[in-house]
Amino acid sequence: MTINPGPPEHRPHAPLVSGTPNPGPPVEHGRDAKDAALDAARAPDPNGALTTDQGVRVDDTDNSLTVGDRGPTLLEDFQLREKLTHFDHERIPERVVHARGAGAYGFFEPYASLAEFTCADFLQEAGRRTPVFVRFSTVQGPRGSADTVRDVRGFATKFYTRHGNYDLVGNNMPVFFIQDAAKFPDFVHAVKPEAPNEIPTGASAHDTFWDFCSLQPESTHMLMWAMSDRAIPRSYRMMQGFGVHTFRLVNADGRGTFVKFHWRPLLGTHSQVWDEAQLTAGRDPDFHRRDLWEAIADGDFPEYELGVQLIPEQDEFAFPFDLLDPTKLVPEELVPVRPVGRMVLNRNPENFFAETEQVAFHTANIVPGIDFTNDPLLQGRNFSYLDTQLIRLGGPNFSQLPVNRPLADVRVNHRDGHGQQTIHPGHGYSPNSVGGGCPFTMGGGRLPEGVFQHYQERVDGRTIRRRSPSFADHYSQATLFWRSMTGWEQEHITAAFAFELGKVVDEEVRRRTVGNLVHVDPVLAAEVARRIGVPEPEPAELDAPAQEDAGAAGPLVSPALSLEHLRGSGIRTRKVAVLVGPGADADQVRAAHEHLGALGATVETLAAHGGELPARDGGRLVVDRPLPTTASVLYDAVVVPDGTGVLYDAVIVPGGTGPDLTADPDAVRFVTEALRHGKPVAVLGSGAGLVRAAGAGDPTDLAGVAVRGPGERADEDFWDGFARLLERHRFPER
Ligand code: HDE
Repeated sequence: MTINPGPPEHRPHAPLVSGTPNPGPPVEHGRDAKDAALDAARAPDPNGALTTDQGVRVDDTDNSLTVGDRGPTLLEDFQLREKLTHFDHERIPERVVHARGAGAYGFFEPYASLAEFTCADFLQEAGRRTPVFVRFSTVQGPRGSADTVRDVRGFATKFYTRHGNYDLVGNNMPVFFIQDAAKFPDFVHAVKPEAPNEIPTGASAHDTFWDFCSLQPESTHMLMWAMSDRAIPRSYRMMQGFGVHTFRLVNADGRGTFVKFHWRPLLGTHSQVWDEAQLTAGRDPDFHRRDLWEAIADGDFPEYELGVQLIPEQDEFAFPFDLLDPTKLVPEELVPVRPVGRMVLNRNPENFFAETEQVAFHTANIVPGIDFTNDPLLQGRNFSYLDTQLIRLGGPNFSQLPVNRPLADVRVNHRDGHGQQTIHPGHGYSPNSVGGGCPFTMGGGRLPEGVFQHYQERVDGRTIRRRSPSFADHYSQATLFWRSMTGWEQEHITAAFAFELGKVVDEEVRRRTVGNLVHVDPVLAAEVARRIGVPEPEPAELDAPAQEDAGAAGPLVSPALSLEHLRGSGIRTRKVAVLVGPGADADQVRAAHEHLGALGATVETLAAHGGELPARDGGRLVVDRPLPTTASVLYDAVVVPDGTGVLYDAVIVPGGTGPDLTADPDAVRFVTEALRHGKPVAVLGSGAGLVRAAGAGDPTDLAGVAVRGPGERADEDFWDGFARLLERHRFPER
């Protein structure tokens, strides 16, 4: 029997009334206006008596109402029926794409006013904060799929501005697979698990995806990105975001400027390597979700800089590609990215379903000061996102859900519908006289601040159904991307093509893909062909130059595209494992924690078992995690202190009570994987034995490995040097 802890707190739910006063501008610190708005929607304090949906207190929620001890259950058990019925209806359709994700609240603040280019409220005043909700996602896999699959990542931001909600629904890659929304269902059917058996989950390495792409060469540029390490980010906190389409900023005078949006993570842009990503999917399928959640919970708030590429209207045709073509980026060498503000994610949601699952993004949620262009992919999206929420969230009132509700006043003439929560005063039509003409519109003449009006673009043309000839070049920017990569990035891309196509059964599809790659780079095509076992392209094809049409001009190389140039600075929030066995040098373990911890890294001591271990100096080492419960792929770097490995054939572990770490397969595998994945490793004294046991030879020969010989002091310089290795993140050339 449940003990009744006393009367529930009296906290009446005020119904939402349309046109309730605006909670006002968000405050500068502490809880902001969105928090206050969410408070209003929160259920009463759970520390009270359990009730039914009707508020009737329940005396027992564990047993059905039956006739006698062993008799039938009674239909009159309304508590049981309510409990089961609600449970039976708990699931809603998952998103058709981007089903798996993680979200967080935060704020955006501009560095300076952008009023010269836009009247968008959230870009007007340096330092004025606008609350945001961001959802990151993978695209292909279902809700329960692993985080670290090779895939595009969604990066969707909802700005709760004073002039209404603005959604910037972007990805972590600046281009897309297709040019026209009409191809989207085809593309998604091809990349999703195959229809007969729903295989594979969270992977594009299967026939239908490559069949589609090989027949749709406009996908080639995006394929280069998807086969690069961008598709296996280290963290949602360490990836870029892009608006993809060219949008338009509009200022108070109605002047338009084309704009490309960029998010740049302060921690640098970092990726896993493929083998690591695959292992992580098994070790921690929630790797990215957990990483985001824990960083915010620990106060390490992820931060991104918003940047814009601004292109004056008169330069619309100044580029060797069409600005409306979403398979093209604007090289930063042609138009630099101008930093305009920063976004900080500082609060985890309280309820995954209510917030992260029910958040409804929509590309057409724009505000005064921002407008669309005629990019045919964007135009289709502007239909699709609203449409999808109707089925996913069960009707037209989803913008009343707490996470979707604007902070701006909402006064509409919409009425009724499933899930209506607002008690609308008035009659819901316009024009009216009985309501004094309210709510009224603000049209006519020069509009006051905060009223939306479309950019007055002049459009003239015939109704046709055909792809613009200006979209015809599918290879130049794929080549640009390829040429902008470093040697190790090119090798990773080649290996990714070989892996994915190696899984494709249909040889014709494999050949066709290689045939497309010839136009990107003949050497890439030949190498992929060799690895997947299809005939190498004919010499004639190998000579085929990248498309020599208008699109072929532009920079030959864009350094801004390479991960090599996006590292960021510092080692904040990097995870460092210190592997210890009995007899490890406690001073070194302490120094690793102190020095790296002071620079913002998270340092953990791992050993064969939990609890404590004897240290060399006779003291005790506290173990943070037992090795069998964790893995190298969950860390960014490894430290192996002295006293933990064998340097010589015979070794006495001072103070030791057990075998050294070279005899522990978990420890050897840990270091083997760290080395294989290019991670920084520090070995001190006999710790070097673990690198040898991992089959990597002499640690002093390895890039990214910091070594201190036996008896050498590991001073501050040593740890600073190791931190610099960690700052670089990876040594893929190893
Ligand atoms: Fe989406 N996309 N998309 N998409 N998309 C959805 O909306 C769609 C495209 C993106 O965290 C859906 O609410 C069409 C490009 C993100 O909730 C759906 C087309 C880009 C998210 C939909 C595209 C994106 C979605 C599924 C081609 C990058 C997750 C559920 C015309 C700029 C948002 C939903 C979240 C989600 C349609 C192409 C990004 C079905 C028709 C290009 C980040 O409406």
